[in-house]
Amino acid sequence: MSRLVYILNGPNLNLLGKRQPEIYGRATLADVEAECRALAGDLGLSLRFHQSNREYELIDWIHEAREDAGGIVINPAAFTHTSVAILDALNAFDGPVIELHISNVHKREPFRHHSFVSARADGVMAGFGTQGYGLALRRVAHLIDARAAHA
Ligand code: DHK
Repeated sequence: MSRLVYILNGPNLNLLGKRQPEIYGRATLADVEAECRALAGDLGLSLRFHQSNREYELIDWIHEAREDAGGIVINPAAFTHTSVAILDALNAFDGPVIELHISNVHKREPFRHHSFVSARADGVMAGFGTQGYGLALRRVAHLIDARAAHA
């Protein structure tokens, strides 16, 4: 199984570190990417790390992942709560998928409690701050290894 992992980030996450730091923290998306790249090296993974404010771009990257990736970590941000299209795209991907939210969405407004993506995710993380990215990457590496061992 491929050791390439896609880390996909949805709308407004380009403002990470600047928008509502009391909720999302002070680390920027560039900080998160640098941490993920260092960890990916340790785990023997290669990474594609993307962010978009456009739903179709996230869908196109999921389609691309179908061709060559072993796993996906996705923070769909607000699309979590609205996008059947992202769920459908993930349903067309075979490898492990981890859904990640920086904040604990269950402690927030009721409209953030429902996720379309959770119906596909192999694991869901919420409320670990930006540390969650590293944890999710470790989990994906484990799931890729487990699949390879059973192949
Ligand atoms: C990020 C967002 O932008 C929100 O729309 C989600 C998520 C929560 C997060 O915690 O990473 O509701």
